[in-house]
Amino acid sequence: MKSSVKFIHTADLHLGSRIQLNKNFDSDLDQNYKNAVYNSFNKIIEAAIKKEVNFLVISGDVFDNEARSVKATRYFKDKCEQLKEHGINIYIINGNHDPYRREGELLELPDNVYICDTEEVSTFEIYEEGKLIARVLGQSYRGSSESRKMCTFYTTPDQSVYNIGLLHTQLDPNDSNYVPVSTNDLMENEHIDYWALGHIHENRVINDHIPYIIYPGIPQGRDMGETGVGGYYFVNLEPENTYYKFEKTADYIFDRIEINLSELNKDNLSELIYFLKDEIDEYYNSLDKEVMGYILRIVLKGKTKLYKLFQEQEEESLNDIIKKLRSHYSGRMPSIFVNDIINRTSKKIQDLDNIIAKDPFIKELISFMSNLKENDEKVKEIKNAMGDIWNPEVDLEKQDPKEFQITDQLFEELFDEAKNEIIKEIIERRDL
Ligand SMILES: [Mn+2]
Repeated sequence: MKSSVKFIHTADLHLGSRIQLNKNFDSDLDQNYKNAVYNSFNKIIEAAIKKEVNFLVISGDVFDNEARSVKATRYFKDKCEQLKEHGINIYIINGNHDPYRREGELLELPDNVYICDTEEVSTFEIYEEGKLIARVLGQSYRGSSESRKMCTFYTTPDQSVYNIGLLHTQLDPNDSNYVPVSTNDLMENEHIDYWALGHIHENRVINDHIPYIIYPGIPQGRDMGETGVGGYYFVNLEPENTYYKFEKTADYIFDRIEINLSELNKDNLSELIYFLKDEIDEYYNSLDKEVMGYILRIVLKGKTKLYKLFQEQEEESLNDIIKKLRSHYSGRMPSIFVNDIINRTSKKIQDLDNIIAKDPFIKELISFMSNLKENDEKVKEIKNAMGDIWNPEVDLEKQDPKEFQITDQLFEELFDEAKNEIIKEIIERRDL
């Protein structure tokens, strides 16, 4: 019978980077934002000690930057030394953000840190009281992209113990930048019991039985592209009682809330701000109070009488609302910070239901557009026709803030906005 093995699986620490907000960091309070990425790693270290794990694995991107940051390296070294005092080893692969450095790391790391090789698969044997209890396998990135299909060479001498494979990958067989492998490739490798993946910054369980395939995600999200709760996986592999548990580490959570203005019948900013406060209060009451704070993107939707104001003075209006909301919600625990507001409202057309009922053309148009949205081929055509500024590749590493990623959600929003514009134009021009 295999020995049980208990470990923590984390990835994508991105030490040296920090939370990005739509404002300057100034007050003392902002120190918390600056430290959040480090804090999340500290929580992992504390958990490893408290849970008395056999070891810790980090599946790439310990550091945010190939050049490394001195502060980040010092922090990492100190934390590794803390684990050493408790007899806990750390096994690491280098990812695309922190590829292998020929010169070595900036600071000499303690001898409980094992970094996998770039040229072949490294295999580390884990012993507990003189007995082999597991193996950790991994291979590091040579540079900021990696086209080798590494998982093929993850082979072990036997299956007498649990074998854990570390891999930093996009898990896309057609992606040549971040290890082109498919879920099936991993499933078919009979040597590995647990695939400890890294690279995708969102926690995902791809396969929930042997071979387990799991992404822990980033321990602390840093911008609106990294919404959701950050954390790590605590894993216990045991013949009769295997379990894995996602544990939260993020001090701050980026979130996006949609607020529909259709119900708001007033057309002034004061009323809008009252309305938003009510909606945000309701959201706030539902939050996990153990988190230090929430950073929000508010998306305004629906048909509104404020449409004209937004058309004429969108930036000024939104800035005014943001300022009011920020001061209203300051000083709370957990904190709430309105990072930005996106306006996706459309014009309120009086009596639209009535117009649709009476007008077979508009009725037909609405049904045509709804069908169009459901047709994958047509959606693809529309996306192509949208032009180059829309980067169809959702490659997290190459995101340019001046380009737009067409996520399904954004496509849906733009599509609805276009539909509303067309209907509005037709109605106005016919003077219905
Ligand atoms: Mn990463």
